[in-house]
Amino acid sequence: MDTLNLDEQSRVLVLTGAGVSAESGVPTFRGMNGLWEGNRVEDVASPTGFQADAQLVWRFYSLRREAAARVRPNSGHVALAQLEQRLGERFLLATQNVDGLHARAGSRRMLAIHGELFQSRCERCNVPFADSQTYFAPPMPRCEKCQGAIRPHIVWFGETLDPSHLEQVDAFIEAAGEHLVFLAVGTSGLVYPAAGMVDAARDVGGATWLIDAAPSDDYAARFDHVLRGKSGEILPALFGR
Ligand code: BJW
Ligand code: ZN
Repeated sequence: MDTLNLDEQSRVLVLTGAGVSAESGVPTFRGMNGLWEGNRVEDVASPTGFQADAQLVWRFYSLRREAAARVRPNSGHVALAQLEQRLGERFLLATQNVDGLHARAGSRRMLAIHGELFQSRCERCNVPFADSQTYFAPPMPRCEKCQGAIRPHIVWFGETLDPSHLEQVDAFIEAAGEHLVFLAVGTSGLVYPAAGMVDAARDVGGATWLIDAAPSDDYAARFDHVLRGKSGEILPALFGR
């Protein structure tokens, strides 16, 4: 296995995807063939899907809230939290996962760039709040202040990511320059802008690593190092102790 050498100058940016939570028992997106109960994921994870059938969308996210509450972080999440302990502000985690498992493992220098499963917000007021409730039966939740529809605090297809998240990632990459070590872990590299981070890392002269159980050739071709396998096994070995 290629070894990851970190020195006092190294700055580590990690992008994680659904594969990191697979060993905890959370299904990946493309692992479900992009389908959920016969619906295309784009239709239950999009603003148009929510307009068309809020109850269906809330059923999808309610089931996922229940499933995420039952699982636990795995050794991959723990290895990342331990690396953060070692590196302090020379570490940043950008996760596409909404399941909250990184935070439960102890990660703090973390941006949940696709939102958070255990938060909701009013479509009109827009202020996110903690919410672990499930909504299976009508009436669907409404805002007490303005009667707007309450929706999951998730970045759906066609919606923009929080600009401050992208700015923090860009600033980290710029500040690190050639000392940057970028790791993408358990992500198919199909969804943008996250899938473009590797190119930004390469552009400043950073080293790029992909850790994935079944990387696609197209995405893998954009990395210097590709480690094929389970993140729960590879990450603890890669970071040592
Ligand atoms: C293991 C493992 C183990 C398994 N160990 N590994 C540029 C070009 C083309 C299109 C676009 C573009 N820029 C923007 C777009 C549009 C769109 C997009 O990217 N579309 C593509 C599909 C082409 N992007 C957007 O709409 C984004 N918004 C945006 O850019 O706004 C501006 C804009 C809009 C429109 C046009 C242009 C600009 C928003 C994207 C939001 C994504 N949201 C979702 C769903 C909501 C979250 C939720 O409900 O949970 O987020 S999509 C879904 O995919 C989810 C995930 O976070 C995301 C990424 O998936 P991930 O994590 O990579 O999972 P998988 O399943 O794909 O892969 C798992 C991997 O793990 C696999 O590789 C396995 O091998 C591996 N694995 N077990 C290690 N044990
Ligand atoms: Zn409101």
